[in-house]
Amino acid sequence: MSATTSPASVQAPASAPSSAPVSVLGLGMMGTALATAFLQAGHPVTVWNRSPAKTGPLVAQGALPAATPTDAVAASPLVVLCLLSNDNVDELLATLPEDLTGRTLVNLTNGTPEQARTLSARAEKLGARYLDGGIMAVPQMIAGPDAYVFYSGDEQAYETHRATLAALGGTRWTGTDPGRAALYDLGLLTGMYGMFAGVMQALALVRTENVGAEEYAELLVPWMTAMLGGVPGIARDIDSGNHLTDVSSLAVNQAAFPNFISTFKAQGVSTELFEPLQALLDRSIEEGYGADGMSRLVEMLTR
Ligand code: FVH
Repeated sequence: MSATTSPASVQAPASAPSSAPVSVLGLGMMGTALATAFLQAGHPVTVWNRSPAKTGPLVAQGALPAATPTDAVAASPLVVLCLLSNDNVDELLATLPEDLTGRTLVNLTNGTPEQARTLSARAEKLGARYLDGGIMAVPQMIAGPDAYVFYSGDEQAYETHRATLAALGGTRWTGTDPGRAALYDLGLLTGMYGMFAGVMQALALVRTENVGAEEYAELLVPWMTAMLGGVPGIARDIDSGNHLTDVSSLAVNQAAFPNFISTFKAQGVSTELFEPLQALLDRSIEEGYGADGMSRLVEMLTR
């Protein structure tokens, strides 16, 4: 199957020998989980970390320690990077030899689409192939059934190494623009942070009257799950441009919102997470969108 036929769809791993060597640079919580998964899938794994002590547990499982990033990159055609930030990746690339022909760099560090494009161009100049990735999992999920990684960049490199990368979880191709995986990654994380912001605010609110967080979570989770059921409808309205609603208008939401803000204030809960939402709802009314649904906010946010 061509990787371009179905952007971001799950792809079954092609069969490949698990003897393909992999180097993992960066052994924080995530990098350690990635290296462990490759080892458990049978790959020869070379590891490097800025603080060498972190290689210990992996070496005990059979990984080979590299003294320098250059040694780690020399050890395997497939090189996985998972550092704290892309500034760190940038610094690390500067220490590598100028000819990386035959290497594929897979950067799974969280970053921006623009950073991914810059790093891709830089890797290309060094003669390496570049894939950017967004990991949709916490370390404990790696190699499990719910973990997957978005990839973008050099499609041939992706096809060559997809079976090896499948040791980490599902592989989802997002396109040849190196920035696309970071865009998808940041999009999903945006949804997650928005969700957690609401959860934190709700638990802070009920806590002011001694309602236990665990007790209230039993109400919160099914409620939020039910509300998420409305997302496909909102998405349909965004794509069609038909924002009129018979569910819950912006006028109704805007009229109710001061109740939240004033209750937070009265109960001594910070309003800093929710005041921007009030401002956006107020603007939607000022601009004449009172009869529209939530989908209109997306259109407002992007102009
Ligand atoms: N942990 C998670 O749940 C998320 C899941 C989604 C993906 N993120 C991203 O993965 C990147 C690494 O995250 P992490 O959880 O492994 O982070 P740490 O445990 O803090 O490890 C950071 C590693 O980066 C190394 N490092 C930091 N600065 C430098 C530098 N200047 N040069 C070289 N390496 C550097 C650090 O080395 P050390 O402190 O052990 O010496 C760790 O190996 C990240 O982008 C997440 O957003 C994780």
